[in-house]
Amino acid sequence: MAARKATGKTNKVSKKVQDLATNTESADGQFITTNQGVRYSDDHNSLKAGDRGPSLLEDFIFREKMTHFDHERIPERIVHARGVAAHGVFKLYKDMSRFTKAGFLTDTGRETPVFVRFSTVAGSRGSTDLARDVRGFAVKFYTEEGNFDLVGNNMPVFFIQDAQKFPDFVHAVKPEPHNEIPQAASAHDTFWDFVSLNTESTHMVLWAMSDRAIPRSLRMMEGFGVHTFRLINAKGEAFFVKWHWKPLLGMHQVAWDEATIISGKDPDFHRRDLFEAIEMGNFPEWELGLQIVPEADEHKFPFDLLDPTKIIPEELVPVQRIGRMTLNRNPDNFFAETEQVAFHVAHIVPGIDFTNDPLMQGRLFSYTDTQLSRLGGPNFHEIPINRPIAPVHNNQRDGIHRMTINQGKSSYTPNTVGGGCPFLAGKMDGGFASYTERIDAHKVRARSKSFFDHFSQAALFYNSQSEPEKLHIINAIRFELGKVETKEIRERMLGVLNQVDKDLAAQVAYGLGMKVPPQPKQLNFSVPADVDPKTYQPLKQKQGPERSGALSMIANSPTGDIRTRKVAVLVADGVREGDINAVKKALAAAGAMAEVIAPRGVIKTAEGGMMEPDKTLRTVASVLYDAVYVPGGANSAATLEAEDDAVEFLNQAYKHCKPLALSSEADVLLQATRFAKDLTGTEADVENGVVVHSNAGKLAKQFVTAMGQYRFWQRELAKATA
Ligand code: HDD
Repeated sequence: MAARKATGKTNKVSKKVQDLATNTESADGQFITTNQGVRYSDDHNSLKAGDRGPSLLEDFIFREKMTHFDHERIPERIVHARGVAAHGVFKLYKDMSRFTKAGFLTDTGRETPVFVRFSTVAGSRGSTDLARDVRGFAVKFYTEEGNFDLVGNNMPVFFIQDAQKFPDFVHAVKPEPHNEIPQAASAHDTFWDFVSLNTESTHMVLWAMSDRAIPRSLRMMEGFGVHTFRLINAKGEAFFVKWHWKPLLGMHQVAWDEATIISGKDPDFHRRDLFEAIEMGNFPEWELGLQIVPEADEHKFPFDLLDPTKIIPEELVPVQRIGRMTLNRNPDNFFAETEQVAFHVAHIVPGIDFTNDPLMQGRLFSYTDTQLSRLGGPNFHEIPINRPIAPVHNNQRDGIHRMTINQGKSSYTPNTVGGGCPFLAGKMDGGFASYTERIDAHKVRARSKSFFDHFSQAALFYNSQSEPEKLHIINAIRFELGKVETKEIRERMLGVLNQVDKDLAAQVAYGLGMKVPPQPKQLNFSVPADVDPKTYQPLKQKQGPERSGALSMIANSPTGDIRTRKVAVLVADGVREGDINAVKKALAAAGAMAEVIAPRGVIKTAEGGMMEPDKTLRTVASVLYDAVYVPGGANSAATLEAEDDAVEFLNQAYKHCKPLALSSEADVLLQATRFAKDLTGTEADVENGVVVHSNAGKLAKQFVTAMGQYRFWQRELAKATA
């Protein structure tokens, strides 16, 4: 694993730890053996009394193989079951020792190995990648001072403020208990019942209904630590910090209709995309950003820094980009690494500390607890992927699946029989000491009133979206609430939305054929028991920016950068090979790639040669590509025009607002599409992302420029109903 490579670079890490972390096996050139190392000669037939007789119990080879197989699944994660991961490195740009003493944030000469697991939250392990859902973004930094896990999401806030509610929230969003429907979807009664009764969820609900929940690629989404953490410097001074990951490819989304089709065409779309990008050397990269707030400024914001349903708008505290993470290696074995990796918010290193965020405090308990049942016992830290590169020495012993063979007679402290080892590490030796925060309080089950504003930042988020993004949110909520069978839940939710934005509520209500209820209608279980939820008016604070530029994906997508995008080149017999080469060349120069797709597995080009396409129309669809190109060759276009799948390919690409380029020779195909009637034959078509040209070189050039805009969402706005 990457962790091992790094150990070679540091003297602090013992050879013994490197050896422990190895545990790899390759069967290349080896004989097959049982788990006891016994070679055997037949792995196709069980031992029988005669070749047509019954199997014999003494067949230890069969029994060993079958017993192992019968136990080869472990419980999937309660949440974030569906995931994919990669190895990489983190490199610091800037010494942050003014704020923290954590080595990986102060030593610009280090390369810290990382293992990153992305996930969806609600679905089972086998569910689709393209569910509308939050994405987990969990990073394990194997630092020289121990493992630091940044267990975040691709959204900077959460549905609840206190961990006490986490099991309720998860039960509500998971498939309903009586029939286990629906899989990997929040579009059902129990989710909306819960969030409409807990208005603290409103901000996060809007994020989850936005395009953030349907990323184009895991490589093209932001990450957030969500909670406010602390940084502690060598002098013992503390600073509040929010963690951000900023993707260098920008943020991109798919259309919702597209997401639903991808779920059928390729449920592994995101995992395949990540795997292939890394195999091709297109290493995904993010910059680590920090928002740092001095302790003295804790109460200067119109929201509580401890409230995980709030962001710190970047206009109030800018994000400093301090380093870069590059994912450069796929795991060798999905189960051993991706499935067995155990993240934990409580895995911190000296220089980082917690705050009293009540959601974070609950998480500090939950993650170890869940590993005990998922990974079977207390020694999961010894599984290779979980081992720190820093040496581990303590008096913990035994337990199920213990790997370490501890030597010596002492397993306690203090001791003399072991020479007092392992020694306690004082501050000068890099020992962790908790931040000595002063606490003077009554023991209560309560929520701070500073957590009561449930709508200001929901409104901030909505107001900060571009028009197409607002439309996507409206349509997403119409879709989700449209699937809610209980009218009272839909109505209650409209009441909640009305507190965020009147137009949003009205538009959703129109789509549902309902009326926005008069206020106040909703119950609110986000307030303490001594407040009557029926009469409670949530606090809405007016301070802070009206809009925040960082919240819109579209506003934060770099235009002109088409690196790693995938183009479908539709061809049939008679295609001009020269045109294909022209577009391939132009795309390669811009860092994008093309796949040639034909109705069947071999075609004849206009130049007379034979060509094997990369894919056939039977196995792919336009939803799997970022843009579509149709080269010249009148026969090719005529053949494609007669293929329903080819015409549909273009129709879908247009519907999903993708750039399209067609040779003028492909006009017959263009005329067969549904969108031909929307075209004007003028410059307006190019502005709308549809490029037609007779010259292959010019067509390719204009196409690459159009792709720089990613999507032409204005096509949807033109058709939107309100
Ligand atoms: Fe959690 C997994 C992120 C709240 C309890 N969580 C899990 C993973 C991520 C997050 C990324 C998957 C890790 C992996 O890839 O293996 N969780 C979050 C974020 C939260 C959050 C960003 C809010 C800010 N989680 C949260 C709470 C609790 C949990 C409040 C419980 C009190 N989370 C868990 C868990 C999981 C988990 C049940 C399931 C599998 C695991 O831990 O290892 O313990």
